[in-house]
Amino acid sequence: MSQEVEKSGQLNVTKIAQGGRKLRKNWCPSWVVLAGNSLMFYREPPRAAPSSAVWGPAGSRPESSVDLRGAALAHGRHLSSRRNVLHIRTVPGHEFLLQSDLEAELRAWHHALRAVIERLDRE
Ligand code: I3S
Repeated sequence: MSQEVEKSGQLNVTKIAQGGRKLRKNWCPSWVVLAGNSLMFYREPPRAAPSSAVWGPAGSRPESSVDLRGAALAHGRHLSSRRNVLHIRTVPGHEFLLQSDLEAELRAWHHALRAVIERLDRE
């Protein structure tokens, strides 16, 4: 893949809807990569130097991946008792919550995701 990585890092993630159908929460730590028009979720962070392994563990595929084209991004505080929560809803109706105990980190994810979604809206 040649798409530039906008951001990657460790977050707590739970999917809350699949195709518009509500799911039971299951918070899990995940290595999250934002690149191109996709947000990808890996079970584990990369083991090699971050610069050479931004896509996740060598040779691995993401556990799941969503297309951010047309996605809606919002604070998720009304959807969780956890602090620093973001809510993403994709066009096909898949919904995720992203959470970090580090407020600055979650804010950086918010800015990066908003920039990518706005760029995709203009394309
Ligand atoms: O939005 P909810 O349903 O209050 O979310 C909590 C529950 O999903 C809970 O699971 P069980 O209902 O299976 O026990 C989770 O353990 C909690 O983490 C969920 O709430 P938070 O506020 O952490 O998103």
